Amino acid sequence: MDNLSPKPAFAAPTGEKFILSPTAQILVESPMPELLRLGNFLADALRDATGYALPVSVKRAAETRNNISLALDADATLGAEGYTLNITPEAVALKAHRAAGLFYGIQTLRQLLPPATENAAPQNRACEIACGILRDAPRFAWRGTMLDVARHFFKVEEVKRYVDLLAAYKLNRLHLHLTDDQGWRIEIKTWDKLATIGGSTGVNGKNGGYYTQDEYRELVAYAAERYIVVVPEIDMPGHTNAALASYPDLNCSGSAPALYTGTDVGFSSLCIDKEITYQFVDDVVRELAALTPSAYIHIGGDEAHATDKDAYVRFIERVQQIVHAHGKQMMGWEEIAQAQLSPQTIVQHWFSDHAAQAVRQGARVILSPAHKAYLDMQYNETSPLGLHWAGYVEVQDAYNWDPATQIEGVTEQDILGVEAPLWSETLTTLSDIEYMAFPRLAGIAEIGWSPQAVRDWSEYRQRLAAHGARWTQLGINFYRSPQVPW
Ligand code: TNX
Repeated sequence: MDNLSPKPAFAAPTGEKFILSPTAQILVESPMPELLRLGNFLADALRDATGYALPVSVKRAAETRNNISLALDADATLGAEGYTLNITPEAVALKAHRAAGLFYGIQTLRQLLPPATENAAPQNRACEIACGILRDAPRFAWRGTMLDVARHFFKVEEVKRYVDLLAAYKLNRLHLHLTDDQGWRIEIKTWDKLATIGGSTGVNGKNGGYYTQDEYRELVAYAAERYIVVVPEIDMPGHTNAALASYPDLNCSGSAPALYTGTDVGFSSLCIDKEITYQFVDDVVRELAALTPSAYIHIGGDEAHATDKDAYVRFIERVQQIVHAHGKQMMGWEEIAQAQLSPQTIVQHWFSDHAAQAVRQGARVILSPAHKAYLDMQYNETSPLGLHWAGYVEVQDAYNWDPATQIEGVTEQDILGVEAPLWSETLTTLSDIEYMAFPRLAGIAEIGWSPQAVRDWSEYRQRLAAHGARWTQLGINFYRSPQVPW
């Protein structure tokens, strides 16, 4: 129980053990489909680990002994994502007010099993779970990571595997950076060349590709089953060379630039004063909104160095109206705070002091400070992957900060949560993604979930070492930082 990550808000271990027996059952409190699905999700994880049958059924009176039970509870004190886990030598009882809370309780339960159970090969041996009471709920509503599938494209199967890892650390947002100068990665039916031309290549000519709308829907659904909201980003007005190369009409000059496979930023811009630009934005946002069950559409807005400042502001304000017209809430990188924002717009801090400007407008903020939360920064001078424009980010740097004291003028109430972006200029494989994300992403997940008062680096580094053993079982290519006693 001492090795859980994110660290629970409250945990009282008793020192006893619950032994999962070969005849144990998973009992759900009612035949509600979501409960049965969660019961089966837990059963699948434990079956792999134990080789036991672990049938899932609706509970009848007084048969909890030796079993694991899942129940929804009227008590809303722990919110929609909180849960209570009561483990005694007789039984395991997981309760939550909402299904998401049960899902997070299941993730905790999985971490209470020995690391060897992460290995899919059945163990067929006594499986012990530490006893105690846990009452747990997140600090922030938004606990995310961003994956750049534009610089190098990653396939649905690769992203799904990443989603599984995010869910294990109770993250609930996957922001997908779907477009950039080097690639357009989502099929748009009204502008089909965006994907077929704009998606045909990537940095250094590698990892071209795009998601068809069906593939994208499948990914969104897979994430939703793990209580992860996919937040799509179409970056504009800058970072648009792939779109400009696909359609000459989108360019002020009327002629299309070549596809781009380098890694410079800040050189491209949509043509702000052409009406077709807004037809394009409207079509793209409409199709994307239809693929997006959640509230958010991210419109980028970063590093628009090739766009005149007044034109930039006009553009963002008009795009905000388009996003609203399609029933969605706009998000953007912090530069959008220079425009007049509606109070429901969400601003993502990464580098500058625009976040305070956003807060003064009544907008809420997500914190992704580059020198702490950027998963694409190198760990140190010798890291084989990554960049270092924001500095080197060791495991301790990524963990040891408090969102509430990060930016002057931005306090706890202004902050919706945290997000760790992974830009992919130097990454081409899932193994590369894993190396940059682990261990740092576990630290960001804990910043998002655990109360500041229970977090301490010298204790965390010990706890993290135990997760290294799990990652080894899972075959994750993680960075064995010298700061952690693996
Ligand atoms: C800055 S962060 C960018 C990205 C790059 C990243 C590399 C941000 C909003 N823009 O275009 O990929 O640095 O670290």
